[in-house]
Amino acid sequence: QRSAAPHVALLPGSGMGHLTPFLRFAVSLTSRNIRVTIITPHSTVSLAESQTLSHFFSTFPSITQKQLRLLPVNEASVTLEDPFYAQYEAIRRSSHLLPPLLSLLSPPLSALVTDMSLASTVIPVTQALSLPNYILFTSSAKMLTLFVSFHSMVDSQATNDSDEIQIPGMRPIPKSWVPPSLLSDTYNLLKTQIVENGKKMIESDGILINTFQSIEHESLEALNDGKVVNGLPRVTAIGPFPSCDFERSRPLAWLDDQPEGSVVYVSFGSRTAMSREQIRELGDGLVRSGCGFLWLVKEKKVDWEDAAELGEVVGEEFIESVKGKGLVVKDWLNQEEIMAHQAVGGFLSHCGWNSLSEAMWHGVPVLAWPQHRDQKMNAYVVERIGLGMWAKDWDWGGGEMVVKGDEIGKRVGELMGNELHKVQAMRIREEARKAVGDGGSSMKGLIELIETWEK
Ligand code: BUP
Repeated sequence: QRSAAPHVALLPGSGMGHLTPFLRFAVSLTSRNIRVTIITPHSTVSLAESQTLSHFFSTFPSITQKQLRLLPVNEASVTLEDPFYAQYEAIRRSSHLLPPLLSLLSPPLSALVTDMSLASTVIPVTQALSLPNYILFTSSAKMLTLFVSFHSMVDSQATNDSDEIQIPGMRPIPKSWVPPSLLSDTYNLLKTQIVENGKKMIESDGILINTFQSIEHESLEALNDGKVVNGLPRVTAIGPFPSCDFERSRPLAWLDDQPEGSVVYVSFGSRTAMSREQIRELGDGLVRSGCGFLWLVKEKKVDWEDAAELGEVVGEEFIESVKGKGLVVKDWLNQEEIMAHQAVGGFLSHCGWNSLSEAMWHGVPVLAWPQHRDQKMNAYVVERIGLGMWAKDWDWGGGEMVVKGDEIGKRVGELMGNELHKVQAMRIREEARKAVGDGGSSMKGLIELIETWEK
């Protein structure tokens, strides 16, 4: 017997880029009178995740936390490949712990919402419990078209000699936009996970996505018309998720002293390891651009491994020489606060989808330099909607090519001087706010979803 207010459980994926949208979604559900339980895999991969979770649950005591204590994965072949993908493997191996955990939740659940990277692990569990399962896709709809169709091309298009990939119902895309590990002849964690999860998603009860109609209607229509995958459940755009109060904050007095729109913010997200050689060229480029900059430097994929002193990474002389003009940091910043700051006029970004959503929300133009995974698909969206420009001739992160400082400086200068992008970014900001406001397309999608759970 269900009580009046639906009770929904959320199971996020690993890494801040997957956790953040789940937490923002949880807050928006709670504000609409939905009871929310978040199942948090334990331990988390990064410190950022564990600190954010403890801050979140102390800020929102009405949201329940249930820990899923993961069985360890000991094989080096798995853990060394990528700790964030290895976490999905650990959750898969611990999935027998889910049925008792879910069945004991009270009041009984109306639905379980799961990260896309857990579809093949969780859907069999929810089917056995006759519990509706929804997938929250934390990237762009453009990426979703690849994610759900890749399994059908893995043994043909992905391995043939053509330079293009034909996603059904979409214009062909260059193969170079697809992460190299998906095109590899052998299976790796990312390739296995995308194939298995993309295939299984057809059996979910619905796919929710952190995007909005006016920027991605083409992909959303193709997905919902059955052109990409016949029989795919409904894809409902409910984004962009606005930020919430729980996010950890460190006020940046330095920004307050900078002229309006003069600073370029530089960050490659929470899980990009950049070589020291590339870091030094980037520093050189930022100086050459002649713009003020706020640069978040990361050298390692997982934050607790990133132990080297800032001066050692970028050079003590560099820090001294840019004083007043640029600020270089290594610790976690509240990115939302930075995007919202009047001094920030551009964003050199790896194109993690949350970072782009935040840029859209605040109307900040983007220079796209995708590094890994879904980021070229997301960079396509940046360029297509006129949010900014994409440095297409720069390699994926970690590739052989090191992008030189003069090239970086030139492109950053172009970004910061481009008036058209500024105007368009402000238009997108308005569209984003309209989408989640009363009567907006994403708000309608959310209300319909909640009504389904209330039945
Ligand atoms: Br780093 C960093 N502060 O210092 P993405 C990140 N963030 O608030 P990613 C901070 O983490 P995936 C910091 O605002 C965004 O919400 C940022 O997610 C926040 O990229 C989130 O942009 C990062 O999606 O994850 O971390 O590469 O590739 O999984 O999307």
